[in-house]
Amino acid sequence: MSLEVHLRHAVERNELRLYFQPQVSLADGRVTGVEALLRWQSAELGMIPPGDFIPLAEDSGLILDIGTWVIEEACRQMKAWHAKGLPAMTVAVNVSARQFATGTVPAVVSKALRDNGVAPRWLEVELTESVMMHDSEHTQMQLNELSAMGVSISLDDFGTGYSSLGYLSRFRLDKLKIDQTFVKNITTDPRSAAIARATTALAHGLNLVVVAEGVETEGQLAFLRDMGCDKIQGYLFSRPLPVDELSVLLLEQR
Ligand code: G
Ligand code: G
Ligand code: NA
Ligand code: MN
Repeated sequence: MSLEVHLRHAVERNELRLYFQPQVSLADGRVTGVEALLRWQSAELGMIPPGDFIPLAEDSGLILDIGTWVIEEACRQMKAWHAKGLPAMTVAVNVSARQFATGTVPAVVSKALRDNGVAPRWLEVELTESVMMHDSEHTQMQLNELSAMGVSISLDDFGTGYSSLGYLSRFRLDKLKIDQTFVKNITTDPRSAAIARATTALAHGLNLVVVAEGVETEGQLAFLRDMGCDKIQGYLFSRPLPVDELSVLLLEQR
């Protein structure tokens, strides 16, 4: 059986999981949110890395059902955390260009929030520059709709794709994520440092919250703090965690 056939059954067999990677505010060191990242634990094939199955899901169109599941599952999780008395925090979900192409993202989001009694401000939609490039007006309308609902919008992997500053003025964004390729070299490569610094200034000028991704060392952290970055995400603080481990971490900081 091909990987695609297996993947087709992954949703119905309940083999997909969301892991959650904390985002930490540099102002007070607290976890203010998490990014949901898909994992596939296949009964037959074992753990398949997202780098292997997400491109396949994109190409086959399976990402539509999977993407809907991700949004619903994130909202179910928020409801469960709330019931446990855990502090509220934002959950960011990755939404792909193909999902936006359907035009149904606001409806899917709105239903998932409503079904689980979650206030829109706790959900964040994360998209890449390629999403904005692809059928730009259609996407823009959906982002405006999400924004009007109270959902926040985060621009992922900034500077790695087809960056156009025009997107930053046309699209309603709340957050910008500095890509890990810049963070990786920030203490050793003056160019990466300059790009990260300029990106932060640009984002702050537009009233966007700045998150640095892939922070792995204390040196990177010190540099980012000095630069005025608002939040960090990366192995230095935590890997993406299964839900039980994340709950333990959140209970500790309560
Ligand atoms: O999770 P890392 O944990 O290995 O993820 C690898 C890649 O998969 C990243 O580019 C990430 O953006 C993407 N990814 C992870 N979860 C999702 C998801 O729920 N939807 C989409 N579209 N991409 C995801
Ligand atoms: O494409 P996106 O930015 O959504 O994906 C984030 C990816 O980065 C995921 O695969 C996640 O597991 C990975 N990641 C998160 N923190 C770190 C880190 O500190 N170092 C590295 N190398 N990867 C990370
Ligand atoms: Na992301
Ligand atoms: Mn990213």
